[in-house]
Amino acid sequence: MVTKETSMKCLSLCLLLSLLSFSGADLELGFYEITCPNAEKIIFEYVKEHISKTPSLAAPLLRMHFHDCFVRGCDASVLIDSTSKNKAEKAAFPNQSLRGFDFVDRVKSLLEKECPGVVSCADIIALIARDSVLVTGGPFWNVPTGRRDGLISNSTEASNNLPAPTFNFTSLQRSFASKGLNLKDLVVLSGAHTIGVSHCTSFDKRLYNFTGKGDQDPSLDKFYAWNLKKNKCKFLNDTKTIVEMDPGSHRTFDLGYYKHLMQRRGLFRSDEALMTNPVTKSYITQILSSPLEEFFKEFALSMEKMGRIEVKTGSFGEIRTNCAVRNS
Ligand code: HEM
Ligand SMILES: *[C@@H]1O[C@H](CO)[C@@H](O)[C@H](O)[C@H]1NC(C)=O
Ligand SMILES: *[C@@H]1O[C@H](CO)[C@@H](O)[C@H](O)[C@H]1NC(C)=O
Ligand SMILES: *[C@@H]1O[C@H](CO)[C@@H](O)[C@H](O)[C@H]1NC(C)=O
Ligand SMILES: *[C@@H]1O[C@H](CO)[C@@H](O)[C@H](O)[C@H]1NC(C)=O
Ligand SMILES: CC(=O)N[C@H]1CO[C@H](CO)[C@@H](O)[C@@H]1O
Repeated sequence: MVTKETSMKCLSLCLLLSLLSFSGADLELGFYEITCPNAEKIIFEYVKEHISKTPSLAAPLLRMHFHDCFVRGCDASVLIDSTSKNKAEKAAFPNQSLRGFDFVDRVKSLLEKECPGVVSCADIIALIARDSVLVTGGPFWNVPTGRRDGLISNSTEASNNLPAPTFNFTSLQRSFASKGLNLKDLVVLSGAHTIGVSHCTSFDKRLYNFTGKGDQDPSLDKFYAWNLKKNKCKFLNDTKTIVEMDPGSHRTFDLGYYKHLMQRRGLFRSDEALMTNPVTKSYITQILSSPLEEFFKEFALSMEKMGRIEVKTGSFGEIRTNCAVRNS
Protein backbone atom coordinates (compact mmCIF):
# COMPACT_ATOMS: atom_id res chain seq x y z
CA MET A 1 0.00 0.00 0.00
CA VAL A 2 1.19 3.48 -0.76
CA THR A 3 1.41 5.53 2.39
CA LYS A 4 0.98 9.25 2.51
CA GLU A 5 4.66 9.59 3.35
CA THR A 6 5.92 7.68 0.32
CA SER A 7 3.61 9.50 -2.03
CA MET A 8 4.91 12.78 -0.62
CA LYS A 9 8.43 11.52 -1.20
CA CYS A 10 7.52 10.66 -4.76
CA LEU A 11 5.95 14.02 -5.28
CA SER A 12 9.03 15.89 -4.16
CA LEU A 13 11.28 13.54 -6.09
CA CYS A 14 9.23 13.98 -9.24
CA LEU A 15 9.27 17.72 -8.76
CA LEU A 16 13.04 17.61 -8.38
CA LEU A 17 13.41 15.43 -11.47
CA SER A 18 11.24 17.66 -13.61
CA LEU A 19 13.15 20.71 -12.36
CA LEU A 20 16.41 19.03 -13.29
CA SER A 21 15.22 18.12 -16.76
CA PHE A 22 13.93 21.63 -17.20
CA SER A 23 17.18 23.34 -16.29
CA GLY A 24 19.65 20.85 -17.71
CA ALA A 25 19.41 18.42 -20.60
CA ASP A 26 21.64 16.50 -22.96
CA LEU A 27 22.95 17.89 -26.17
CA GLU A 28 21.13 16.41 -29.13
CA LEU A 29 21.78 16.08 -32.83
CA GLY A 30 19.67 18.58 -34.77
CA PHE A 31 18.61 20.57 -31.70
CA TYR A 32 17.53 23.46 -33.97
CA GLU A 33 15.55 21.30 -36.41
CA ILE A 34 12.26 22.86 -35.32
CA THR A 35 13.31 26.23 -33.91
CA CYS A 36 15.70 27.16 -36.72
CA PRO A 37 15.69 24.44 -39.38
CA ASN A 38 18.19 26.17 -41.68
CA ALA A 39 20.75 27.01 -38.99
CA GLU A 40 23.26 24.27 -39.70
CA LYS A 41 22.92 24.73 -43.45
CA ILE A 42 23.53 28.47 -43.19
CA ILE A 43 26.68 27.85 -41.16
CA PHE A 44 27.95 25.19 -43.54
CA GLU A 45 27.32 27.29 -46.65
CA TYR A 46 29.09 30.30 -45.15
CA VAL A 47 32.06 28.21 -44.08
CA LYS A 48 32.26 26.47 -47.46
CA GLU A 49 32.24 29.75 -49.34
CA HIS A 50 34.76 31.55 -47.17
CA ILE A 51 37.17 28.82 -46.10
CA SER A 52 37.73 27.78 -49.69
CA LYS A 53 38.86 31.37 -50.35
CA THR A 54 40.91 31.60 -47.14
CA PRO A 55 41.94 28.05 -46.14
CA SER A 56 44.34 29.35 -43.50
CA LEU A 57 41.31 30.29 -41.38
CA ALA A 58 40.31 26.68 -40.74
CA ALA A 59 43.06 26.18 -38.16
CA PRO A 60 42.31 29.14 -35.88
CA LEU A 61 38.60 28.33 -35.98
CA LEU A 62 39.32 24.77 -34.84
CA ARG A 63 41.63 26.07 -32.14
CA MET A 64 38.96 28.51 -30.94
CA HIS A 65 36.63 25.60 -30.14
CA PHE A 66 39.40 23.98 -28.07
CA HIS A 67 40.11 27.19 -26.18
CA ASP A 68 36.41 27.68 -25.56
CA CYS A 69 35.82 24.17 -24.21
CA PHE A 70 38.84 24.12 -21.88
CA VAL A 71 37.73 27.22 -19.98
CA ARG A 72 34.34 26.93 -18.22
CA GLY A 73 33.19 24.38 -20.79
CA CYS A 74 32.06 24.97 -24.38
CA ASP A 75 29.99 28.07 -23.62
CA ALA A 76 31.41 30.76 -25.93
CA SER A 77 33.06 32.48 -22.96
CA VAL A 78 36.09 32.80 -25.26
CA LEU A 79 34.18 35.32 -27.40
CA ILE A 80 33.33 37.83 -24.66
CA ASP A 81 35.10 41.19 -24.85
CA SER A 82 36.85 42.63 -21.83
CA THR A 83 35.24 45.60 -20.13
CA SER A 84 36.57 48.25 -17.76
CA LYS A 85 35.44 45.98 -14.90
CA ASN A 86 36.36 42.58 -16.30
CA LYS A 87 39.44 41.10 -17.98
CA ALA A 88 37.94 38.43 -20.22
CA GLU A 89 39.50 35.21 -21.55
CA LYS A 90 40.53 37.02 -24.72
CA ALA A 91 42.96 39.10 -22.70
CA ALA A 92 44.81 36.04 -21.41
CA PHE A 93 48.20 35.33 -22.93
CA PRO A 94 47.28 32.10 -24.74
CA ASN A 95 44.39 33.86 -26.43
CA GLN A 96 46.40 36.64 -27.91
CA SER A 97 47.08 34.59 -31.02
CA LEU A 98 43.49 33.45 -31.53
CA ARG A 99 41.97 34.54 -34.83
CA GLY A 100 38.57 34.36 -36.49
CA PHE A 101 36.39 36.32 -34.06
CA ASP A 102 34.95 38.44 -36.87
CA PHE A 103 34.19 35.26 -38.82
CA VAL A 104 32.05 33.99 -35.93
CA ASP A 105 30.35 37.39 -35.66
CA ARG A 106 29.38 37.34 -39.33
CA VAL A 107 27.88 33.87 -39.02
CA LYS A 108 26.02 34.94 -35.89
CA SER A 109 24.46 37.93 -37.64
CA LEU A 110 23.21 35.68 -40.47
CA LEU A 111 21.57 33.43 -37.89
CA GLU A 112 20.09 36.35 -35.96
CA LYS A 113 18.47 37.47 -39.20
CA GLU A 114 17.07 33.98 -39.81
CA CYS A 115 15.86 33.23 -36.25
CA PRO A 116 16.60 35.89 -33.66
CA GLY A 117 17.76 34.77 -30.25
CA VAL A 118 17.72 31.06 -31.01
CA VAL A 119 21.16 29.73 -31.94
CA SER A 120 23.83 29.94 -29.25
CA CYS A 121 27.30 31.29 -29.91
CA ALA A 122 28.70 28.14 -28.28
CA ASP A 123 26.97 25.92 -30.86
CA ILE A 124 28.10 28.26 -33.63
CA ILE A 125 31.76 27.84 -32.57
CA ALA A 126 31.38 24.06 -32.44
CA LEU A 127 29.71 23.85 -35.87
CA ILE A 128 32.11 26.30 -37.54
CA ALA A 129 35.08 24.30 -36.21
CA ARG A 130 33.67 21.06 -37.60
CA ASP A 131 32.68 22.51 -40.98
CA SER A 132 36.00 24.34 -41.41
CA VAL A 133 37.92 21.11 -40.98
CA LEU A 134 35.49 19.23 -43.22
CA VAL A 135 35.72 21.63 -46.17
CA THR A 136 39.52 21.54 -45.82
CA GLY A 137 39.37 17.80 -46.55
CA GLY A 138 39.56 16.75 -42.92
CA PRO A 139 37.33 14.46 -40.88
CA PHE A 140 33.63 14.91 -40.20
CA TRP A 141 32.37 14.55 -36.66
CA ASN A 142 28.96 14.73 -35.05
CA VAL A 143 28.13 17.99 -33.34
CA PRO A 144 25.14 17.49 -31.08
CA THR A 145 23.75 20.93 -30.25
CA GLY A 146 21.82 22.72 -27.52
CA ARG A 147 24.75 24.42 -25.76
CA ARG A 148 23.89 27.65 -23.98
CA ASP A 149 26.18 30.66 -23.72
CA GLY A 150 27.94 31.37 -20.45
CA LEU A 151 27.76 34.57 -18.46
CA ILE A 152 31.33 34.64 -17.19
CA SER A 153 34.63 35.12 -18.99
CA ASN A 154 37.70 35.40 -16.80
CA SER A 155 41.23 35.93 -18.07
CA THR A 156 42.85 34.22 -15.06
CA GLU A 157 40.77 31.11 -15.64
CA ALA A 158 41.96 30.97 -19.24
CA SER A 159 45.59 31.13 -18.12
CA ASN A 160 44.95 28.45 -15.50
CA ASN A 161 43.06 26.03 -17.73
CA LEU A 162 44.73 26.15 -21.11
CA PRO A 163 47.74 23.87 -21.50
CA ALA A 164 50.94 25.73 -22.40
CA PRO A 165 53.31 24.70 -25.19
CA THR A 166 56.00 24.28 -22.51
CA PHE A 167 54.01 21.57 -20.69
CA ASN A 168 55.66 18.22 -20.03
CA PHE A 169 53.82 14.91 -20.21
CA THR A 170 52.63 14.97 -16.58
CA SER A 171 51.15 18.45 -16.88
CA LEU A 172 49.45 17.62 -20.18
CA GLN A 173 47.93 14.45 -18.76
CA ARG A 174 46.66 16.35 -15.73
CA SER A 175 45.25 19.17 -17.85
CA PHE A 176 43.32 16.81 -20.13
CA ALA A 177 42.18 14.55 -17.27
CA SER A 178 40.70 17.57 -15.51
CA LYS A 179 38.43 17.95 -18.56
CA GLY A 180 37.50 14.27 -18.66
CA LEU A 181 39.86 13.51 -21.54
CA ASN A 182 42.23 10.55 -21.53
CA LEU A 183 45.65 9.91 -23.05
CA LYS A 184 44.17 8.74 -26.32
CA ASP A 185 42.20 11.98 -26.60
CA LEU A 186 45.41 13.88 -25.84
CA VAL A 187 47.32 12.19 -28.66
CA VAL A 188 44.46 12.33 -31.15
CA LEU A 189 43.43 15.94 -30.46
CA SER A 190 47.04 17.12 -30.59
CA GLY A 191 46.85 15.87 -34.17
CA ALA A 192 44.98 19.13 -34.85
CA HIS A 193 48.47 20.59 -35.13
CA THR A 194 48.59 19.00 -38.57
CA ILE A 195 47.04 22.28 -39.73
CA GLY A 196 47.93 25.84 -38.88
CA VAL A 197 50.79 27.97 -37.76
CA SER A 198 52.57 29.07 -34.62
CA HIS A 199 54.44 32.20 -33.66
CA CYS A 200 58.16 31.78 -32.93
CA THR A 201 57.53 32.94 -29.38
CA SER A 202 55.54 29.79 -28.60
CA PHE A 203 58.67 27.61 -28.88
CA ASP A 204 61.77 29.77 -29.40
CA LYS A 205 63.22 29.04 -25.98
CA ARG A 206 63.79 25.51 -27.27
CA LEU A 207 66.05 27.03 -29.89
CA TYR A 208 67.89 29.70 -27.91
CA ASN A 209 67.53 29.45 -24.16
CA PHE A 210 66.10 26.08 -23.19
CA THR A 211 67.37 25.87 -19.60
CA GLY A 212 68.31 29.52 -19.26
CA LYS A 213 71.93 28.96 -20.28
CA GLY A 214 71.65 30.00 -23.92
CA ASP A 215 71.22 26.36 -24.91
CA GLN A 216 69.07 24.37 -27.32
CA ASP A 217 66.57 21.63 -26.40
CA PRO A 218 68.53 18.42 -26.96
CA SER A 219 65.33 16.49 -27.71
CA LEU A 220 64.72 18.61 -30.82
CA ASP A 221 66.19 17.29 -34.07
CA LYS A 222 69.41 19.24 -34.66
CA PHE A 223 68.95 19.80 -38.36
CA TYR A 224 65.37 20.99 -37.88
CA ALA A 225 66.47 23.37 -35.11
CA TRP A 226 69.28 24.73 -37.29
CA ASN A 227 66.84 25.27 -40.13
CA LEU A 228 64.33 27.07 -37.93
CA LYS A 229 67.04 29.38 -36.56
CA LYS A 230 68.49 30.09 -39.98
CA ASN A 231 65.27 30.64 -41.90
CA LYS A 232 62.44 31.39 -39.51
CA CYS A 233 63.01 32.38 -35.89
CA LYS A 234 66.32 34.18 -36.37
CA PHE A 235 66.49 35.59 -32.85
CA LEU A 236 64.88 35.10 -29.45
CA ASN A 237 61.48 36.77 -28.94
CA ASP A 238 60.66 37.34 -32.60
CA THR A 239 56.99 38.16 -32.06
CA LYS A 240 56.18 38.55 -35.77
CA THR A 241 57.32 35.47 -37.65
CA ILE A 242 55.02 32.46 -37.97
CA VAL A 243 56.01 28.86 -38.62
CA GLU A 244 54.00 25.94 -39.97
CA MET A 245 53.50 23.29 -37.31
CA ASP A 246 53.36 20.54 -39.96
CA PRO A 247 55.83 21.91 -42.51
CA GLY A 248 55.08 20.78 -46.04
CA SER A 249 51.37 20.10 -45.48
CA HIS A 250 50.09 22.65 -43.00
CA ARG A 251 46.80 23.03 -44.82
CA THR A 252 46.12 19.35 -45.17
CA PHE A 253 44.57 17.25 -42.45
CA ASP A 254 46.92 14.28 -42.67
CA LEU A 255 49.38 12.26 -40.57
CA GLY A 256 52.22 14.74 -41.16
CA TYR A 257 52.16 15.96 -37.55
CA TYR A 258 52.77 12.45 -36.21
CA LYS A 259 55.47 11.76 -38.81
CA HIS A 260 57.30 14.85 -37.59
CA LEU A 261 56.96 13.70 -33.98
CA MET A 262 58.68 10.43 -34.91
CA GLN A 263 61.56 12.46 -36.35
CA ARG A 264 61.83 14.57 -33.18
CA ARG A 265 60.44 17.53 -35.08
CA GLY A 266 57.46 18.35 -32.91
CA LEU A 267 57.46 22.12 -32.62
CA PHE A 268 56.36 22.51 -29.00
CA ARG A 269 57.65 20.71 -25.95
CA SER A 270 54.03 19.65 -25.47
CA ASP A 271 54.18 17.92 -28.87
CA GLU A 272 57.54 16.31 -28.11
CA ALA A 273 56.22 15.23 -24.70
CA LEU A 274 53.83 12.78 -26.36
CA MET A 275 56.90 10.77 -27.39
CA THR A 276 58.26 10.58 -23.83
CA ASN A 277 55.54 8.29 -22.46
CA PRO A 278 55.21 4.67 -23.61
CA VAL A 279 51.40 4.79 -23.77
CA THR A 280 51.14 7.95 -25.87
CA LYS A 281 54.11 6.87 -27.98
CA SER A 282 52.40 3.60 -28.82
CA TYR A 283 49.22 5.47 -29.82
CA ILE A 284 51.36 7.51 -32.20
CA THR A 285 52.94 4.41 -33.70
CA GLN A 286 49.49 2.88 -34.05
CA ILE A 287 48.08 5.94 -35.82
CA LEU A 288 51.02 5.97 -38.21
CA SER A 289 50.68 2.31 -39.07
CA SER A 290 46.94 2.60 -39.81
CA PRO A 291 45.14 4.17 -42.77
CA LEU A 292 44.32 7.87 -42.52
CA GLU A 293 40.60 7.03 -42.10
CA GLU A 294 41.41 5.41 -38.79
CA PHE A 295 42.87 8.67 -37.46
CA PHE A 296 39.85 10.54 -38.83
CA LYS A 297 37.54 8.18 -36.93
CA GLU A 298 39.45 8.64 -33.69
CA PHE A 299 39.63 12.39 -34.17
CA ALA A 300 35.86 12.51 -34.67
CA LEU A 301 35.25 10.61 -31.42
CA SER A 302 37.59 12.80 -29.39
CA MET A 303 36.23 16.03 -30.88
CA GLU A 304 32.67 15.05 -30.01
CA LYS A 305 33.88 14.31 -26.48
CA MET A 306 35.71 17.63 -26.25
CA GLY A 307 32.57 19.41 -27.46
CA ARG A 308 30.65 18.09 -24.46
CA ILE A 309 32.99 19.46 -21.78
CA GLU A 310 30.95 21.11 -19.02
CA VAL A 311 28.27 22.29 -21.43
CA LYS A 312 25.36 24.39 -20.19
CA THR A 313 21.96 23.28 -21.48
CA GLY A 314 18.25 23.76 -20.80
CA SER A 315 17.72 26.98 -18.88
CA PHE A 316 21.31 27.56 -17.76
CA GLY A 317 23.19 30.50 -19.27
CA GLU A 318 21.58 32.41 -22.13
CA ILE A 319 21.45 32.73 -25.92
CA ARG A 320 23.63 35.76 -26.57
CA THR A 321 22.45 38.23 -29.20
CA ASN A 322 25.94 39.58 -29.76
CA CYS A 323 28.60 36.91 -29.20
CA ALA A 324 31.06 39.42 -27.76
CA VAL A 325 28.82 40.73 -24.96
CA ARG A 326 26.43 39.30 -22.40
CA ASN A 327 22.76 40.12 -22.95
CA SER A 328 22.46 41.84 -19.60
C1 HEM B 1 47.78 19.49 -26.05
C2 HEM B 1 47.86 20.73 -25.67
C3 HEM B 1 47.98 21.87 -26.63
C4 HEM B 1 48.88 22.87 -26.57
C5 HEM B 1 49.93 23.08 -25.49
C6 HEM B 1 48.66 23.73 -27.71
C7 HEM B 1 49.38 24.88 -27.97
C8 HEM B 1 49.30 25.60 -29.14
C9 HEM B 1 50.11 26.73 -29.46
C10 HEM B 1 51.14 27.37 -28.55
C11 HEM B 1 49.79 27.13 -30.72
C12 HEM B 1 50.42 28.27 -31.52
C13 HEM B 1 49.92 29.62 -31.09
C14 HEM B 1 50.72 30.71 -31.75
O1 HEM B 1 51.89 30.87 -31.37
O2 HEM B 1 50.21 31.39 -32.65
C15 HEM B 1 48.77 26.25 -31.19
C16 HEM B 1 48.17 26.33 -32.42
C17 HEM B 1 47.11 25.56 -32.80
N1 HEM B 1 46.45 24.64 -32.03
FE1 HEM B 1 47.09 23.87 -30.28
N2 HEM B 1 47.65 23.21 -28.45
C18 HEM B 1 47.19 22.08 -27.83
C19 HEM B 1 46.11 21.31 -28.24
C20 HEM B 1 45.29 21.64 -29.29
C21 HEM B 1 44.00 21.04 -29.54
C22 HEM B 1 43.33 20.00 -28.64
C23 HEM B 1 43.54 21.59 -30.68
C24 HEM B 1 42.24 21.36 -31.39
C25 HEM B 1 41.55 20.25 -31.31
C26 HEM B 1 44.54 22.52 -31.15
C27 HEM B 1 44.48 23.22 -32.32
C28 HEM B 1 45.43 24.12 -32.76
C29 HEM B 1 45.45 24.70 -34.09
C30 HEM B 1 44.52 24.34 -35.22
C31 HEM B 1 46.50 25.62 -34.11
C32 HEM B 1 46.91 26.53 -35.27
C33 HEM B 1 46.23 27.88 -35.11
C34 HEM B 1 46.51 28.87 -36.22
O3 HEM B 1 46.93 28.50 -37.32
O4 HEM B 1 46.26 30.08 -35.97
N3 HEM B 1 45.57 22.53 -30.27
N4 HEM B 1 48.47 25.33 -30.21
C1 LIG C 1 38.74 35.03 -12.04
O1 LIG C 1 39.19 33.75 -11.66
C2 LIG C 1 40.16 33.78 -10.62
C3 LIG C 1 40.70 32.37 -10.47
O2 LIG C 1 39.68 31.43 -10.35
C4 LIG C 1 39.51 34.31 -9.35
O3 LIG C 1 40.45 34.36 -8.31
C5 LIG C 1 39.00 35.73 -9.65
O4 LIG C 1 38.31 36.22 -8.53
C6 LIG C 1 38.08 35.73 -10.86
N1 LIG C 1 37.79 37.11 -11.23
C7 LIG C 1 36.55 37.58 -11.30
C8 LIG C 1 36.40 39.00 -11.71
O5 LIG C 1 35.59 36.90 -11.01
C1 LIG D 1 56.56 18.60 -15.23
O1 LIG D 1 56.26 19.95 -15.01
C2 LIG D 1 55.79 20.21 -13.69
C3 LIG D 1 55.34 21.67 -13.65
O2 LIG D 1 56.28 22.52 -14.21
C4 LIG D 1 56.91 19.90 -12.70
O3 LIG D 1 56.47 20.14 -11.37
C5 LIG D 1 57.29 18.44 -12.85
O4 LIG D 1 58.39 18.14 -12.02
C6 LIG D 1 57.63 18.11 -14.30
N1 LIG D 1 57.75 16.67 -14.42
C7 LIG D 1 58.77 16.09 -15.04
C8 LIG D 1 58.75 14.61 -15.07
O5 LIG D 1 59.67 16.73 -15.55
C1 LIG E 1 67.96 33.09 -20.85
O1 LIG E 1 67.24 32.73 -19.67
C2 LIG E 1 67.84 33.21 -18.49
C3 LIG E 1 67.06 32.62 -17.32
O2 LIG E 1 65.69 32.72 -17.51
C4 LIG E 1 67.82 34.72 -18.50
O3 LIG E 1 68.41 35.23 -17.32
C5 LIG E 1 68.59 35.22 -19.72
O4 LIG E 1 68.50 36.64 -19.82
C6 LIG E 1 68.01 34.60 -20.99
N1 LIG E 1 68.83 34.95 -22.13
C7 LIG E 1 68.36 35.67 -23.14
C8 LIG E 1 69.31 35.93 -24.28
O5 LIG E 1 67.23 36.11 -23.15
C1 LIG F 1 59.42 40.51 -26.61
O1 LIG F 1 59.19 41.52 -27.57
C2 LIG F 1 58.04 42.32 -27.30
C3 LIG F 1 57.85 43.32 -28.43
O2 LIG F 1 58.55 42.98 -29.57
C4 LIG F 1 58.21 43.03 -25.96
O3 LIG F 1 57.05 43.77 -25.66
C5 LIG F 1 58.45 41.99 -24.86
O4 LIG F 1 58.71 42.63 -23.63
C6 LIG F 1 59.63 41.08 -25.23
N1 LIG F 1 59.71 40.01 -24.23
C7 LIG F 1 60.86 39.56 -23.76
C8 LIG F 1 60.79 38.45 -22.77
O5 LIG F 1 61.94 40.00 -24.11
C1 LIG G 1 42.00 38.31 -30.11
C2 LIG G 1 42.13 39.19 -28.94
O1 LIG G 1 41.17 39.58 -28.32
N1 LIG G 1 43.36 39.46 -28.59
C3 LIG G 1 43.64 40.26 -27.45
C4 LIG G 1 44.51 39.49 -26.51
O2 LIG G 1 44.94 40.28 -25.46
C5 LIG G 1 45.64 41.45 -25.85
C6 LIG G 1 46.15 42.11 -24.60
O3 LIG G 1 45.17 42.19 -23.62
C7 LIG G 1 44.74 42.36 -26.68
O4 LIG G 1 45.43 43.52 -27.09
C8 LIG G 1 44.29 41.56 -27.89
O5 LIG G 1 43.39 42.33 -28.65
